[in-house]
Amino acid sequence: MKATRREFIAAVSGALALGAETSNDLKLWYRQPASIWTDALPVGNGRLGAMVFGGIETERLALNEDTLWSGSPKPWNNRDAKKVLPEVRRLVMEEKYHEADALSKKMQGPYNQSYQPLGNLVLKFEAPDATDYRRELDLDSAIASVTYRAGGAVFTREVFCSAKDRVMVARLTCDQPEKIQFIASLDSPVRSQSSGSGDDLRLTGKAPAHVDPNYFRTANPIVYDDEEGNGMRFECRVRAIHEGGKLVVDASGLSVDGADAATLFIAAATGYRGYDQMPDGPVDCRPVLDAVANKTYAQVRADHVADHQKLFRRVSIDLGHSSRSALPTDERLKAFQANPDDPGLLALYFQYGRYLLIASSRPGSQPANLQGIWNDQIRPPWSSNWTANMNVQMNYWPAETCNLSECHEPLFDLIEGLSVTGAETAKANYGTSGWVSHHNVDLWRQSAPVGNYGGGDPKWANWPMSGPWFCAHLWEHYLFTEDKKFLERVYPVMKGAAEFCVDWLIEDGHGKLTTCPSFSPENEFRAPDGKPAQTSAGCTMDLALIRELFSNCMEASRILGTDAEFRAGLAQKRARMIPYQIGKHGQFQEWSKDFEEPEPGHRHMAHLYPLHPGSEFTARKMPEFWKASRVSLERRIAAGGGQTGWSRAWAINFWARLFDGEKAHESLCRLLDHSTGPNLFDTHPAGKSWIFQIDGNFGGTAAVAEMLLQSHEGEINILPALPKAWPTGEVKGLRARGGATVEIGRAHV
Ligand code: FUC
Repeated sequence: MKATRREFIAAVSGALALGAETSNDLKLWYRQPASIWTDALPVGNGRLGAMVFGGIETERLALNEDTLWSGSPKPWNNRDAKKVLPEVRRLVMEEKYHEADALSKKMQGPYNQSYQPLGNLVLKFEAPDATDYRRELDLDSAIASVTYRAGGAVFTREVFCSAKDRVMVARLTCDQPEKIQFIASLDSPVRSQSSGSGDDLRLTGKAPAHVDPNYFRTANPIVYDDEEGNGMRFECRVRAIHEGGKLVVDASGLSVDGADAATLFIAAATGYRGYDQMPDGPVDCRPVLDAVANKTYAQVRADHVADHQKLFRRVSIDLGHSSRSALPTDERLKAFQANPDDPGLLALYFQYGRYLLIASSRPGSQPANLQGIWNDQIRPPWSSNWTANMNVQMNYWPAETCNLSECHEPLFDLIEGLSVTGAETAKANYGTSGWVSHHNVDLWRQSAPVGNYGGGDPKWANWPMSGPWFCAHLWEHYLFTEDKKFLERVYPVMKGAAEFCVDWLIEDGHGKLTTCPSFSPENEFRAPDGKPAQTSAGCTMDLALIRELFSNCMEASRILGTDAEFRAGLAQKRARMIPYQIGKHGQFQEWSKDFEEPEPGHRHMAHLYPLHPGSEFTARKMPEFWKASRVSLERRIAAGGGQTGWSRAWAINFWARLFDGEKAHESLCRLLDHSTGPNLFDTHPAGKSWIFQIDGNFGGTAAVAEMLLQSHEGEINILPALPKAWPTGEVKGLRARGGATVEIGRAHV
């Protein structure tokens, strides 16, 4: 692909019919309010978010602010790791895998911290019986709304989160005068007080000094008061503008009576001052509310819609007409589960992923975590952290291809922070240069293996390879944008990750280089005694990540005209690494030995990284490994793989890279009918129930893009995995590497 090619219009008339109708169906809608948190509808501006319940007698906006976390910067490195490292390596080389597992645990540090809920804004209404109820989220305007008829009047509520004005806004109107009446209050599951303060309703509190992740059962998981009095302070303020009627703000809440309309402006802030600073207070969000006070509701709304649409409208998609587009989304999803012939729902799901990224990840905000920015629990699943052995990376798979490059930026900030904390971890824990990060990252850029000094399974806690994976995102951003300034900025980060890998590679005893200890994220193999083990040497994912990172660093240093010697060193190391292998079933091998697998349908498929998200294996470049990857994938799926939403979403991406549109479509349907909640949130099994985890939404969105357009090997591949189920359609605005914007589906002369 020519580097200078800025605009590319692809014209095809074959597989997609001409002149297909553009779907206007960009709404999630319901005939009833949400009864539980996972039924509610998400709004967000990257930093501030809410789940909108849309109740008739009680409205609840479950609020979040993305820097409200437990804890503060604390030492987490473990100098003892260095002492046991040679012994772990010896045990692995002697195939004493169980002993190596036990000793690896001694390399762990403390727990990571947890993302916290901010609170709830609750509105109570005296509502007579309501009819004609409708609750919706319009992805195109990023406005959640509720309408119903009561006592002969039509009531409307709109809620959105403005990135431009940094506030959340709720507007209540009625088609008849003097009918707006409600009492608003603020509460929170986090220790806090609410009060009336001048014109504002105010909630102030302090997050716990420490919260154990919920996968550890401990006696005192939530510690509010540690010896140093640590904990993040926060404030949330609500200011009401009423049109007519009466407004009273006092200790019990904020009440509006007999108004024609009312607008609530909601601001929140914390004492967060950076990942390496102690959080500080007091926190005051009055200036944000004062700044917006000069604007009318109509102006704030118009600015918000324009700002959102600047990003959202870059891509439009039509996968074919659906007769079910008139159904409410929950009923439509149920109908899909019975019969998936509803391509419009897949298009809606795709756009919802783009909407969620815009709402949870904007320049200057924290990156989207396991739940984006939406969380109502003090101990959310897996701390609602940035799980870095796949989940947080998956969140950003759609960022470039789906034309939301700016939304990728919070991840780059996180990576830069980690390269600083991770340099200390590399030195303290392993005695290496460069920087290292492991599997769980929190607000404080925790870079060490997490596990309360021995409580974590090494297969996740000790995995030291998130740095190279993160760096792939830096490089991809460059490939899509060709922004040389950006490459200059991030090259030192990539180089630091590579320096760690150079030191981490060791001789395998046969003249080759390998990694040890090594883990294939969260999977286990059978040790010679037949029992499951975790710690070995040279897992395939390590090799893939290091090979890719070295290549990208070499290319980057060439582009920037720097570091020729370092480049040559990387080339030498890369050439000496142990090779990829094909195993006894014809599968692409996951470990450096062809171990048996205790769980052949395991949800992780880390070894297939070079197929996706990497691009080392293509049919043309590496046909044997490309084919063997297919065997691995088939075996995994046949044995029950893909049981979590994210695992299923990854499978779709693999099928797309294998150019198998039918299998990709089958898995995409499976994602919606097995791993999607009524508000189209991705789900993760939890015992007999399920929990929300956002990665599958983003992975699913990225997969649809991957089915329609790929751009490896210096060329643009149009419709590489188009299923028969999409005989007509159109997609505009997907991005290809080299800076191209692509339009598919209408012939251009
Ligand atoms: C990894 C996955 C789990 C879950 C968790 C947040 O540990 O294996 O399925 O997604 O991250």
